[in-house]
Order: sequence, then C-alpha cells, then structure tokens
Amino acid sequence: MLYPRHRWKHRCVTVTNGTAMSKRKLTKRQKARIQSGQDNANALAATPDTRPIDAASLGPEISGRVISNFGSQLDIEGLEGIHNASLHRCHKRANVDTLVAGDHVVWRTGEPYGVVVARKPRTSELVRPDIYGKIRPVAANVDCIAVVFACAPTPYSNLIDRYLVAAEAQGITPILVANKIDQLTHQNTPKVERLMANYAKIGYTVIPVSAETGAGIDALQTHLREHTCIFVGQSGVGKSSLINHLQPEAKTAVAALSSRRDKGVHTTTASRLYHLQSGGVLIDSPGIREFSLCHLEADRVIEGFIDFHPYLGHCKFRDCKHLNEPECALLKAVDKQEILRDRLNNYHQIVSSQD
Ligand SMILES: Nc1nc2c(ncn2[C@@H]2O[C@H](COP(=O)(O)OP(=O)(O)OP(=O)(O)O)[C@@H](O)[C@H]2O)c(=O)[nH]1
Ligand SMILES: [Mg+2]
Ligand SMILES: [Zn+2]
Repeated sequence: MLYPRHRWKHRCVTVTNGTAMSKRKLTKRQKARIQSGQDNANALAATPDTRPIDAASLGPEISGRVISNFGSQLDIEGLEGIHNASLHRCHKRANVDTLVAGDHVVWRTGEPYGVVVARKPRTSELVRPDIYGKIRPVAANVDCIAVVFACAPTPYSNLIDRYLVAAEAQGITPILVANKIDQLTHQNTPKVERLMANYAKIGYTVIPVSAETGAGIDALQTHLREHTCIFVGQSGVGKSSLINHLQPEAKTAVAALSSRRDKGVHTTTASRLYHLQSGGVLIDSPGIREFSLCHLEADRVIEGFIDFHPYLGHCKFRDCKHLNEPECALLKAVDKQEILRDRLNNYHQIVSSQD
C-alpha cells in the first residue's frame, strides 16, 4: 500500500543559488569503506583535540561533504582524487559557519586531523529551534524530508503536522513513513489507517513499513533512490532501525545503541549521512520530544497546511483567525468536509502554543 504524492514534481526544493552538485555514483566497495571508516571514527570518542594545526603539514584544498558533526570534530567524506569516498576526521577553522550533515565543504587532509576551511553554499537547509529557542540547522542540501512515525502507540496528528509545516516552510518535499506496522492490531488499525488515508488525500506520499519484519522496505527504497532525504520524527519511532534495514552495514551501530536506550538516553545523538546501496542518500537525525515551530510566523504556519491553500484569502475579515468568525472560508470548508477539523484544530494548537 503506497499512497502516491501527486505534487511531487512541483514541490522540489527551492534552489537558493546556482551551485549544481555533481551526481556521483559510489561503487559498493567505496560505500563499504566509508561505512567501516565511519564505524572506526565513531569508536574514537569525540574528544576535542587542542593541539594547534600545523598548516604546513596539510594537503591541498579539496571538496568534501559532511557525514556527521560531533561538536568539536567532524567526519568528512572526500569527494575528489585519491580521497574520493574516504572518510576523514576533521576540525573546522573558527571562521567557518556551522556545519551539518550534508554540507558541502572545502577541506585539507592532515594527520591526525584534517581541517575544513570553507562551507559551500547550501541548496536547502532544515532548521529547528534548540531548547533555548535558538534556530539551529539540522541538515543541509536535502530534497526530501521523511517524517517517520510509529503506528503504535497510536500516533498524534498534531506532531505529524508540526513536522509537515516545518518541511513546507523550508520548501522541502515531505513524505510520511508509518513504521511499526507489525504492531497494528484490531484495535488500533482503523485509527491508523484513517490517519494514513487522510494524509494521502491531502496529497502526501505515505509509506507503511516495519523495520522489524521488513514489510514495505522495498517501497521505501524505491522512493529514496533519487533523493537526498532526512529522517525526522520523535525519539523511538524507529528511524535508525529503518536505516539498518536499508543499509545492512549500519547494523553494528544499532546493537550498541539499544543498551543506551535503557538508560533513558536518546539513541541517536548526531545527524549522520548514509549512502544507500539501493541508491540515494539518507540522513538519520536525533529524535526530539518537543517540536517547536516558534521560529515561524502564523502566516508561515498556515501556509504549511497545504490543504488550506484554496481557502486562504477568502474569509470575510482580512484578519480572520478562523476560530468562530462569520463567513470564514476555512470553517465553511470544514463544515463541507473539504478540510479536516483535526487539521484546523492542529493549526490553532500550533499557533496558540507560540504565544
Ligand atoms: N515492533 C517494532 N519495533 C521497532 C520497529 N522499528 C523500531 N523498533 C524498535 O523501536 C525502538 C526504537 O528504535 P530506534 O531505531 O532506536 O528509534 P529512533 O527513531 O532512531 O530513536 P532516536 O534515535 O532516539 O530518535 C527499538 O527498540 C527498536 O527495536 C518496528 O518496525 N517494529
Ligand atoms: Mg535513532
Ligand atoms: Zn477565516
């Protein structure tokens, strides 16, 4: 069961500058090298190295891509010459802006650490506020956001809508991945199926999957093939588990992670980029408990509800809040069942939580 998204072609990410990124195919061996390099690099704790960088020992400037940012250190994938598809632990020059998974950079090799000297312009970025309300980028240069939710416990549409609004606000195509379908029972199936059908009707692609049984993984793979996609969603919905299914070499990382989960720690702590063997690039991101949209004005929030678009600007009052005003186009559309009451309620909830 794969719900098509009709608007796919029209809603690809807005290109903010003219840098075309070359499409590069990696051999299986190169991918395996990157993966094993990632595992080794992760084994090294991300402890800051305070030794000064000896500029004379650094290699020439070459292109690369950020695989993961651990704070004081980064994993950079070489994109040129003998360093193509190999992984290097790097620092970054202090004058280089914040780097996130997916960023294209200019860097220089070095022992034991290379150094990133510049960040190339981003074609897109996914941002979210941190716990202090400061806007932070999560990933760069993605053209698809996969909002992952679990079918059990029964998902809340409010949180899904928050992710969808965030994606729409960045101009990045969202899809929905409904994981843990193996946990569907007679009791929760009708509610979850209705939820999936509602989003499909709005025009979103919905892919039901199970990281446990592998159901639906083929459909997901097919969808991800041509994209640079990021998995977002609450902690515990199974983002990393799905990546392990899609990318078998990532398995070791997950085994080690589940023991940490018992201690109440979020499993994934830093976004990380994977080259999928089946094609496409996928970024795993850490789950979050609260997903604030406080960085968006009410206008931007309402535009993120794409099913409201035909009705916006048609209310009697220009400053209509769509609560109980007469001749409100959105309320009328709810009455006529052209838009879902839940969606309008979720909009109000998001806006009121921003006051
Ligand atoms: N039954 C079932 N359990 C699953 C499935 N996918 C993941 N799980 C379990 O759900 C738990 C959380 O999975 P993770 O992959 O760590 O979740 P996550 O979304 O990456 O979590 P964070 O990294 O904290 O954001 C693990 O115990 C998985 O074994 C699934 O399809 N079915
Ligand atoms: Mg995870
Ligand atoms: Zn109105």
